[in-house]
Amino acid sequence: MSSRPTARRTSSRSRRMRVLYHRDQLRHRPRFEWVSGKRVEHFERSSRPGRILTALERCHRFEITPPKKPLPMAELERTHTPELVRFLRRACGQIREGTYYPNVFPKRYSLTAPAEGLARAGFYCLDAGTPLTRWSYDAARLAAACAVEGAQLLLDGRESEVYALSRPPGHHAEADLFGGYCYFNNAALAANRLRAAGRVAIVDIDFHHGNGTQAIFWKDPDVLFVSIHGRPEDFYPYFSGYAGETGEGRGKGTTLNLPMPAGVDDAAYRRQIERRVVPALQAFAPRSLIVSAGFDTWLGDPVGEFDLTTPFYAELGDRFARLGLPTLVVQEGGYQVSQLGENVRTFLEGFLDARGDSTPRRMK
Ligand code: SP5
Ligand code: ZN
Repeated sequence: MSSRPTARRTSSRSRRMRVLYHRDQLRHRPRFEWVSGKRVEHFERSSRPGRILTALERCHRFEITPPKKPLPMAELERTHTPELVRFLRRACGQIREGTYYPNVFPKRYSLTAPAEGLARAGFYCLDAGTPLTRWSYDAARLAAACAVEGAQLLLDGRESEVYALSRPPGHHAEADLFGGYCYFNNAALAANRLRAAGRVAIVDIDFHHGNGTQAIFWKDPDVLFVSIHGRPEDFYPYFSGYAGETGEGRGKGTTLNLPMPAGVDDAAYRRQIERRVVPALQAFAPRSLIVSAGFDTWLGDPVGEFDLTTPFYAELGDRFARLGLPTLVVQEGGYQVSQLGENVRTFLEGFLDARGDSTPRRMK
């Protein structure tokens, strides 16, 4: 008999995943937005994380902890301009109560702006549906901290998969713009941390095009950005996500957009994953993977218009897990609150089950 102790075998059903989340992310409460001239309750509700947590806690495979440290300013400013970061911090700090909606959006050729005050918001913002409250900056910075600490756990070789319950979401935020319910780009911040170890691939499965992530890595040959989304002729963000957008300069070819019409079902989505997404990821041969995971592709989502079913998310999680890469899953959209927890849990369990007993490659 071998004198070595038997390696502890974890059955695939008991493989666990680290989850990063801070309860103060709930303090950002955007309240209302406008749809076709009507005021509706804001889709990016603060009840979203609670639904996700409840679903994850029920199955005992997730270890949920808050990020250990606030995200350093310098880290935010590696991905975003100091002007945007400073604006959001100061603007939110001056709101005592209520919700501020930018409504004047100067064209970028405007050369003068008020030095102070909330009216400047339009200069840094993409749309009128992404309001500022007293707590938006703090919550967004915590959401970013979840993603960046998740990246660091992969880098340190302590985990081979992590889920960042980042809320508010991030993929619409550009270097110098907030919008689309997003303030800081959680996935991009994580990618900029992970790149220390080599090329990073980001696959964006939110219903909407991740214009922010695309713009941040547009000329970057070391970060691949692949996105499947509702065609921008019909859906937000309208001004990006077209198939012809493939990057520029040394980053030419490291952006891949796969716009799809409303009504896409599991079979059509699966075909795009197998024929386009997986081959692109494999050809790039990254050192790590980030999944910008939105669940507004679900058939009952009030914002997105794809028709994916809940069981299909297990298949998607399985497919990404089998790429065998250290992986950070970052929460993006998903607005049918009553089903959001199940959809997230199904995706993450599908991922964990595919990792099985084998020890996937850690970064160290
Ligand atoms: C992170 C994310 O998913 N952001 C999405 C931002 C979308 N904002 C525009 C929403 C327009 C809502 N239209 C509702 C159509 C009703 N079917
Ligand atoms: Zn979305």
